[in-house]
Amino acid sequence: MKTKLGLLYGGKSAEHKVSLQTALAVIKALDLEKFEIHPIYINTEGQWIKGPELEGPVENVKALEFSLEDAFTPASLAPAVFQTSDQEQASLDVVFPLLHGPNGEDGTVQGLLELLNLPYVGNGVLASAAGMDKVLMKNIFAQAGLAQVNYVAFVKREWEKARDAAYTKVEAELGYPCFVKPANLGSSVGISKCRNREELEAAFEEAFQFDRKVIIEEGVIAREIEVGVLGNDEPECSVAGEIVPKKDFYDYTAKYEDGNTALIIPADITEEQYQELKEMAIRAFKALDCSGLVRADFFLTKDGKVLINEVNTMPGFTPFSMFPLLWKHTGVEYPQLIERLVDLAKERHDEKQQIKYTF
Ligand code: G1L
Repeated sequence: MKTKLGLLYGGKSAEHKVSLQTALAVIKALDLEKFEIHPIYINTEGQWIKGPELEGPVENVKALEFSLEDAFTPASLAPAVFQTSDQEQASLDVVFPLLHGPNGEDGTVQGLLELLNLPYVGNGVLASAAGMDKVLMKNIFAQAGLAQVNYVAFVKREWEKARDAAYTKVEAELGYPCFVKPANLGSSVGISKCRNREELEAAFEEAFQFDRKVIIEEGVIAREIEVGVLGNDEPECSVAGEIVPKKDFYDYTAKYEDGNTALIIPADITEEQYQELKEMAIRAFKALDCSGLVRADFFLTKDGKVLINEVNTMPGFTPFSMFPLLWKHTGVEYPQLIERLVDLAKERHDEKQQIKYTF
C-alpha cells in the first residue's frame, strides 16, 4: 500500500515562495512507487486549496499554485481539504507541513492536525510554539543547564512605563555590544546591533514594531556552528557545519554558498567540541520536547566555549539548505531523509494512539 502523503505548502507569510520551492524539491525526491502525493496549497490570502493527486514530478512552482477555480475542495474550512475525494478511502496517512512563520511554524497548524488525528511530519504543538518564542526557548535552555549568552527580556508595557530602567538593566547585565530582537519572529526583521545607549533606544523602538515582547542578547565574538538532529525519543546528530559570512570567507574554500553566507561541512572543529555540540543538541531537543527534527545552532567563542543559540523546528529544507546538507554528509541522502521523517511521524502517531485518556 502506498502512503497517502498530504503536502501542505504556501501560506500567508513572507516565506510563501520558499515554501513553494521546498514543496517542489520534496515532490521531486519522493518515490511515486511508495507515495501518493496530495498537494494542499495555502494561497497568499490564506485560503486552503486542495489540488489533484500528483501522478508525476511537476515542472515548476506554477503547477503547484492552484486557484480557487481548479480546486478539488474550494475550502476556506481547512478540515474539508483533508478528506480524499473517494469516500470509501480513509483520508491522508501523513501530512508534511512546509510552512514558515505565524500559522505554520508556531504550532497552530500542528494543533489542527492533532484535532484531525492525522500523523504529521516534524515537531508537535508544544515544541513548535516554544521554538517560535526566543524568550521561552532560552528560559527552557537555562532550566536544562545549557550554556548560552546572557539575555534579558521585556514586554512593551514594562518598557513604556520605565524606559530608562530597561536600558540601565541591559547595560548592567549585558553591556555593549548587544542585540535587540523581537521575541516571536523566525525571520530577521526588527533586529539591531547596539554599541551605545542611543542605538539601544532606537533598537527598542524598532523591535517593538514587530512584537509585544523583545529580547536583548549579549554580543559575542564567535563562529556559528550548526548540527542536525533527527529522531523522536532517541534522537541522533548529524556532522557539524559552519556558517561563514561571505565577506570573511575568502580564506576558506567554501563548499556551498547560500545568499550572503558559505556553508562549510564538516565544520573544522575539534573532536571534543563536536562531542559537546552533540550532547547539547540532544539535551536541547529533549528539553523542548521535540520530535522528528531540529537544526541546533551554536556559537563557538574565541576561547573555545560552546554556547547554544537556538533550535529551529522548521529549518530550511531544500536539498541545498544546511539541514539536508548536514545529513547528506552524514550518509543520509535527501530522499531517505524525507522517508525517515515520514516514518518518524507515523511512529509518533502510533505511539500516541496507545495512550489512555480515560481510566
Ligand atoms: F516537516 C518537517 F520536516 F518538519 C519540516 C517542515 C518544514 C521541515 C522543514 C520545514 N521547513 C519549511 O517549511 C521552510 C522553512 C522551508 C518553510 Cl518556508
